[in-house]
Amino acid sequence: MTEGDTAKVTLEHGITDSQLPVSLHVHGVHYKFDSDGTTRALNGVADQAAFPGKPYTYEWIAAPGTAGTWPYHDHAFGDPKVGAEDQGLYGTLIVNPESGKVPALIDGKVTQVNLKDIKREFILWMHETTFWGQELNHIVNREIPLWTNPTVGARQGELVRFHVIGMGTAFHTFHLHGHRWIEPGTTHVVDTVNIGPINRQSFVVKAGEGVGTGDWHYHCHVVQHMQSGMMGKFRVIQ
Ligand SMILES: [Cu+2]
Repeated sequence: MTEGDTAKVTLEHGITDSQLPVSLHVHGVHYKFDSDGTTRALNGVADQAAFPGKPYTYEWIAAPGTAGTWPYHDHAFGDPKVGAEDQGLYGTLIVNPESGKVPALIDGKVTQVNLKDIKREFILWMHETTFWGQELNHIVNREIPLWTNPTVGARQGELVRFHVIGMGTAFHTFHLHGHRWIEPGTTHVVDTVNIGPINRQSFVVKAGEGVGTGDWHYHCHVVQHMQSGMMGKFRVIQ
């Protein structure tokens, strides 16, 4: 979405081996109470959820000021109060700023880049001791699932936007080798970011800037998580 947009999102119950409701609770954007995605057990009013054969429609309003990368997740399935994030029922909502520009550190300078000049975006969810990846490729206009601890790739000099989000209960420290970025809302140059549950950070890098091609590792810096395999590669080619 882009700031100023309103979206209607219809959720269909497609879980064949269960009659339990499933819902969408979104963070960051605005909505009326009936789009909260909670159950009567939690909100005391109504089940804002899809049942088998009975879809449910939510309205999300990307009001001015809601630009950002936000999680949405189930709040009903399995546990009517908590939902089933832990079973993978979550995803990503990106609200782009109305200006069409995002801050970036390019050639050592803090600047603004046009979103239309960014051809690849990588969403990396940090869940317990695993990264779950997805690529938004604007060259072929496709969303590409990358599954666990993926190798993500770009050509040297391309602008790449990362979205790192926490899910589950663990606290992480995301680190990417060879690249630095601007901490959102500041002019601080960083190469690590702490990510707790539902914390997120989006940033833009120029692939291989100052370091060239190669396999640049990204990983969680919590040693137990790293030892459990929580790492992947940012492969920069010519
Ligand atoms: Cu971690």
